[in-house]
Amino acid sequence: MNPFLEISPSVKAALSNGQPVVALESTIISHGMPYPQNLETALQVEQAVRENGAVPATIAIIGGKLKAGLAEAEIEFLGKTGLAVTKASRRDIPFLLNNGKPGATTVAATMIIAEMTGIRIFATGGIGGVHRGASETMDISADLQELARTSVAVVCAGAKSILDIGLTLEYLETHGVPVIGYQTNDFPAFYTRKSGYAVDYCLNSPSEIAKVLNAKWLAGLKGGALIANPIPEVHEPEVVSVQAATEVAIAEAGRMGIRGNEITPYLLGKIKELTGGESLRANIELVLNNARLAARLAVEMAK
Ligand code: PSU
Ligand code: MN
Repeated sequence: MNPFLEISPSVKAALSNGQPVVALESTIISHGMPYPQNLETALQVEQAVRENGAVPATIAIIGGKLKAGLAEAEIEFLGKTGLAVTKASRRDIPFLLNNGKPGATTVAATMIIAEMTGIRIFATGGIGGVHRGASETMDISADLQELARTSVAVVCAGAKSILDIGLTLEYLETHGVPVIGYQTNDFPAFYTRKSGYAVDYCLNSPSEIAKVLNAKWLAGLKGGALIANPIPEVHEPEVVSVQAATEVAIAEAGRMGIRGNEITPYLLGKIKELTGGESLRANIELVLNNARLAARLAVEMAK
């Protein structure tokens, strides 16, 4: 048993009874959305997982422990403390285990802790990817390497156009990560249902996705899979305003010399400001939509 892993009672009970569990990340809470919407959304997402038949396991690092399943007070702490919580990816984990400071786990770190816990399905908003201009900056999210090595399926709404979506998909292909479109042939771009880039495979139901994931892992193929679930049409924001805001935000980040792991939260905040909150509303809806699909998929996997 991993001495750092602390599984909540409800998650532990579900796993030992073979019931479906869905992992949820916490960078989106502390760094991805402002308070109080971050807290409200985190609780609504857990509820959406429950309503669709699975047990939620929000993941974070607290008090020197890798926590799978948080109490409401812990989620509230992550939401209120916001940017003062360390954004924790794979490289940060050992430091937080030693210094006891809180960490909000990225997709990469959440996948690691989910796998340790025995959780195979994980819902988030958008994944990190290859940033635009990466041929110069080499800024490629650790999320992509994690998808290559860690056996957890991540349900997301695609990747934001703050990234180079074409290069992100190339990178995933190189590393053998299957990209599955849920009822779509077009890889979604987070706020928008289409990016113009094709997914590898389109599957139309949670049971078909579950069969493919089971085949992959039963055959001994390690590593993750990406399930791309487009934002519902009714919640898609006006495309032009989001695209314009994205371009302005990227230019501003460049001028201000923002680098490393601060870029993604900076761009998210700036786009929200420039779209008058429209991007935040869309963000909340797409995360809920992903939580519902992930729960239905976890139910199929548990059969
Ligand atoms: N993309 C989003 N919203 C997010 C993130 C990415 O649209 O909240 C967060 C996720 O936690 C993801 C992390 O794992 O940012 C990626 O950060 P970086 O690009 O520094 O690897
Ligand atoms: Mn980065």
